[in-house]
Formats: sequence, C-alpha cells, structure tokens
Amino acid sequence: MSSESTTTPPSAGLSRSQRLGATALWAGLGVVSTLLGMAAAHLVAAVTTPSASPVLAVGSQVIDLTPTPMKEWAIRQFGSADKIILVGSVIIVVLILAGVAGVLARRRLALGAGLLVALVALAAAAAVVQGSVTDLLPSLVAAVTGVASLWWLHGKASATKAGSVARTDSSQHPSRRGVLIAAGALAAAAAVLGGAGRFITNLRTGNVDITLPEPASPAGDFPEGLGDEFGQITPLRIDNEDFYRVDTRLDTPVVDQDSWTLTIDGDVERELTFTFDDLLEMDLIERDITLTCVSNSVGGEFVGGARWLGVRLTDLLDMAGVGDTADQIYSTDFDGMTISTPLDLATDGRDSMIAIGMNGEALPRAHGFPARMIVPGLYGFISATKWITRITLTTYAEKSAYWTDRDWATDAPIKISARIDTPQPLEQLATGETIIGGVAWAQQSGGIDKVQVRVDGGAWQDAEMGPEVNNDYWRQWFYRWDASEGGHTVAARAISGDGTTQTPARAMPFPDGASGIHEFRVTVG
Ligand SMILES: Nc1nc2c(c(=O)[nH]1)N[C@H]1C(S)=C(S)[C@@H](COP(=O)(O)O)O[C@H]1N2
Ligand SMILES: [Mo]
Repeated sequence: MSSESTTTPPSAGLSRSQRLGATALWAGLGVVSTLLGMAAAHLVAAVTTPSASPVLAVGSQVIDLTPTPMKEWAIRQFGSADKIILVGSVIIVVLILAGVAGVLARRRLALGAGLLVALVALAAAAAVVQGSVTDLLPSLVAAVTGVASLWWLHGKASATKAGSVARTDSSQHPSRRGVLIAAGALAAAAAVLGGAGRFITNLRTGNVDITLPEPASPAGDFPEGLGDEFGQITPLRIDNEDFYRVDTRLDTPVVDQDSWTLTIDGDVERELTFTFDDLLEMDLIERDITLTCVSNSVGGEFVGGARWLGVRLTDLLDMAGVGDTADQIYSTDFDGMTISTPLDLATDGRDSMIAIGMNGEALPRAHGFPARMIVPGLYGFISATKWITRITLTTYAEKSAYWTDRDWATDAPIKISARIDTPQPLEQLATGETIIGGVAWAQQSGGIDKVQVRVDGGAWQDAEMGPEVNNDYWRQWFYRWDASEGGHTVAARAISGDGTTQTPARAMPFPDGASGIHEFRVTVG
C-alpha cells in the first residue's frame, strides 16, 4: 500500500498486547462519543418528538420494512419482549459500528467522524420518513455532539504513547489515564443526559387524570372472579398497568386532548368533526369486553378483559349518514397509521364504540388516549385503532390499511380459545390435588359455555366455571386434578354458547389468528 510508505503505522513498534489495548481504547472512544451523541439526541427528542430519537426512529423503520413472516417469527420467539429486543439489537449494531469509527479515527479523525455522521444520517432519514423534517433536530444534535466528543478525545488520545501516530518518548506525553478520565467523564455525561431524557419522557407520557361522565348505559355489577385459592388464574379484569400492549410504535405517543379531533368522512352524507369535549357530552355506553390480538399464539398473553366507556360507533356513523357504497371503516391514528374494519360486522348490533375510558379512568396513553375504537369479537388489528383521529367510510377496493398491505386477513373474527394459566408448562408439581385453571374466550359466539380438561390424552372432563360476565367477555375455569407421580400432559379446550367446540387443528397467527389446543407437559413428584 502506497500510503504506508509515508505514514508510520499507528501500531508500529508496539507489542501485540499493547496493540490490542490501543485498539480497544480507540474503539471505546468511538463508543463513548456515540453514546453521548445518542443520549443528547434522546434528551432533545424527549422535549420535542420522542419518536424522533435516533434509535427509535431506526427501530420503527426496521418494523415497517420487516417482512411479515420475520415479524411473526420475532413475536413467537420473544413475545411482548420483541420491541426491547429490536431496540437492543439496533443499539448493539450501532455500538459495534461506533467502535469501528473509533478505531478509524485513530488513523484519521475524518474517517471515524465520517462513519459517525453516516450512521446519524441513516437515523435522520428514518426520522424524516417516519415523521417530518423537524424530526431532524435530534439527529443533528447527535451528529454535532458525537463528532465533537470524538474530536476532543482524539486530541487527548493522539498525544499519548499508545495512541500516538508518530511515537516519541512516553515521558513527553499525557498518560492514558488522562484519556480514560476524559472518556469516563463523557460517559457519565451521556448517562445524565439519557436519564434526563427518560425522566422527561416518563413525565410526558404519564396518564391524564380526567373525570369521566357517568354512562347513559352502564355495564352493571361486575362479579367477583376466582381468587387466590385457585392459584395463578388470570384476574377476571386486567388492571390498566397490566393490560397487554400491541402496536407498531416504540414510543408512547403524547396526544393532546384539547387539540385532538375525530373526523368522519368518505362515503357519508355530511362530514363531521368531534372534539374530545363533544364526545364527553354524548350518551356513553359502558361494556365489559375482552380484547385479543391476532398475533396471540395458542396459550399466549395478548388477550385481556377490561371495562370500556365510550360513544356507540353507530351513533357517530348515524349522525354522519353512511352512504351505500362503503364496505370498510378505514380508520387513521394521529400519526397516519391505518386499520380496516368490516362495516357490516362493526354495525351489526354489537357494542362497537369509540372508547374514552378503560376500567374507570381515561384511556392510558399506551392504550390510545384520547380515544380508540373497540369492536367486540374482532381481533384488535382490524378494529381497535388507538389514538384514532379519522374514520373514513370507503371500500376495500379503494383503500388498504397497514396490515392489509402486509397480507393479513381483512375479515378476522376472534377464534374460540382456552388458555391454561396454572400449572405452567414443564412445572414441577407435588402429588395430590392440583388445580388446572385458566381463562377461555369466544367473543360474539354466545360466550363460553364450557371448558374441558384432558390429562395424558384421555377423555375430556368438564371443568368448573367461574362467573359469567357477558358473551363478549372471557371466563375463568378450573379443574381439580388428582396428580399422580410421573410425567403428564395436560390440555384444555373451550366450547362456546353457540355450541362450537375449539378445534384441535393447528394454525399460526398469520393471516387470521392462531388455532389449536393449549397442551403441555408437567412433572409430578
Ligand atoms: N394506532 C394503532 N392502533 C392499534 C395498533 C397499532 O399498532 N396502532 N395495534 C392494534 C392491535 S394489533 C391490537 S391487538 C390492539 C391492542 O390494543 P392494546 O395495546 O390496548 O392492548 O390495538 C390495535 N390498535
Ligand atoms: Mo393485534
């Protein structure tokens, strides 16, 4: 290489371990500079647009671009941890490249800085694609902070013996310790900035305390569910903090209820726009409804029962006057995300609503504040639009929603299913009486009539049933099993009020929901 003849290689004259140490030091400087840039950007994003934080912007872009089968695989592998794993992976890749940038900077600062800028440029592009031009700000801050930090550390490290390009006597150089102290100070600054960003985000995404009006049509008394004496059966009603969350977002969006509006347009006689206060003044219905995600695998955790308060969807649609060509309710969230709902099913008399309350409180921000759609009996991905701002009456031929574009079904009623909550798969149990128990759901199909349990592939035995809430709500169940020593297989299946028995035929969640029996092994004794 011709350049080698004019430049002394950075590692010339050093021992192997010194060379390794020097490389590690420079990689570390790249990592510290990048962390500082990311933390500064995170803080700026927390104050402006949280989703424009570089790592989140890249993560969201990855979500959008990931093919459906791979996304399904990730959800199967990681469940509700999929987002953490995605963000973690993005951070790891970024930090590896940051290390490379540090090593490059050792030879030429411009090379390392160039790689950092290229990384930030990717994040900036993602932020703009996901949001708007103003979302560039955090990335700009990341670039400036990261490069300035690398430049500063480069100056310090180049002057040390191990880091120097043209080495002379070590006594004339500042110690490596000085570099480490400088890097440590920047790392501490990164932790402070990142922590401040997190603090502000938590403040902004806190739930809104609003006194909700009394419903014109209340849900009535809620029965006491099966208690602790039945082991670990899921509570009959899930608290807001514990309710499963599934959406395409990596942040918790902050939507201001005072400027929020809901518009009904498309094939309607008159286009209407409602404010949050308009909804509060309308007749409200209150209903206990179990929400389920199409991505839920058999025995999975993406299902939950809650009490919802909202305006009847048909009240709003009647005010607008739906035309006769529409077959799809195409709803849009505050950020342009779209969900399709079959018009005929949503308006067939079931308790579809634009919900503003969940379990006696305003909707938590993570669950759609200020308002979301709830349609009993349809999986959330075709009905439960959170942060909803627009309802467009249209046709499937004319407009296709986010998951339709990713080949998911447009018609997806919730499949009947029983889940065993206790015992857990592969659990080690004592001999004697053991509770096998869980929940089962069959929304809009006459509710759950029966659950049956099968041990070691024997005959199906009727379980005892918890209290019935309504046909749109799940039901707890349990079975007293006299467990004998050895390995056993336990299974449960549900039978709905309209006489449908849960099918043993296995299906994956894609494209219209999982089916099959929840069955697994336990060990007794
Ligand atoms: N705006 C928006 N609404 C959304 C989603 C989304 O990604 N964005 N996910 C849907 C899916 S797939 C489900 S299962 C439900 C989950 O609602 P939850 O997070 O309140 O449980 O919200 C639905 N509404
Ligand atoms: Mo979902």
